Amino acid sequence: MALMQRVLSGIAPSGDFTLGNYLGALKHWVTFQDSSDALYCVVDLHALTNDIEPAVLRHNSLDAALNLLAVGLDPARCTVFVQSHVTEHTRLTWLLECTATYGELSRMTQFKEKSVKGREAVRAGLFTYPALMAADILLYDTNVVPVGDDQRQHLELTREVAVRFNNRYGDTFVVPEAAIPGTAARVMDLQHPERKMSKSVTSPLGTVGLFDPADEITRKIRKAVTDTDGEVRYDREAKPGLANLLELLAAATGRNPADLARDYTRYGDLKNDVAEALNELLTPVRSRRAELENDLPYVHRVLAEGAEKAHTIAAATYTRAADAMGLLPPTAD
Ligand code: AQP
Repeated sequence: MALMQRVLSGIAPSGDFTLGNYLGALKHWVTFQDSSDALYCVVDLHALTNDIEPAVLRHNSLDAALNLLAVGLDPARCTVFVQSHVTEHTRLTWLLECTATYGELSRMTQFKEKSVKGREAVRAGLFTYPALMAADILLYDTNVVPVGDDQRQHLELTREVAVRFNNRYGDTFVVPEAAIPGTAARVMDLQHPERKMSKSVTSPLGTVGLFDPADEITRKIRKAVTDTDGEVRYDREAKPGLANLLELLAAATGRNPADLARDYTRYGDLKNDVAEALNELLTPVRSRRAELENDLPYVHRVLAEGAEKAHTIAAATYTRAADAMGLLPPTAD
């Protein structure tokens, strides 16, 4: 019998989860639990690439774990853990920083965008973050990484680093594939449809929080920026705001955005249906979250067991990589 594919993905506790996180990633993580040996982590070390209050990071990390369980990750069917609880993530990162090149890290669009206000002051970790992400993935012999479209370039780098390492030091890492959804792979800000909806960018009307109350979601969708020509059609280039709304409805209903466009003649009707579909999708997530808040010891237990399972896999891969590079093992046989 063929072994199940291994799936891994992570989310940074850098702010409140958004609809983009949910439709681009989390919703698919839930699906992968049934067909794969799946591991999902709260990547708290990634949140340190920007300045964040220690108390906020601690709070967000537990909050993120609650959210992951609330969206439907089931510890009986997947492994949920916090990245910093498995020390091999940072240990392998160094080996990969010594495999990746300065040139390729410099070409990462996310670094360029996030350091636009000046390279001198940004944290070095923001620059080397893709090596940490590569370590997150490669530690688990991952076959498939479900992510949103914004992570495409980092995934490609992970693949290149894995191949280079394997060529230089012998077959060590599984080379992973990205799984990027066909619809809503890049949910855009409702007020600025030219940029992605993001949890760490302040855009109160443009960002839909995963746990926004229903009337708040409806209000934001009604106020979403569209255009003035009044024609409902799916065209990401010419009509980015409208295309975003059609993609939201498509992702929530399992339909195709271009087909959906043919059902509407008025923007207002489309917006009402988008709001209704999103609220239907998110109501169960909100109620599961409320239940979990009353059982924090359970959440801590899930994380402790998850870290133990993850560590068993990660330790073996780290040792293989360290050995391959020629690091002297701590104990001689
Ligand atoms: N707008 C989005 N549309 C679709 N997918 C998205 N993702 C993020 N934003 C969108 C996907 O969510 C997963 C977790 O994201 P992350 O925590 O790794 O952070 P990120 O990709 O850098 O996204 P954020 O939410 O904008 O976080 P900050 O503000 O910290 O940079 C990933 O699979 C991502 O693709």
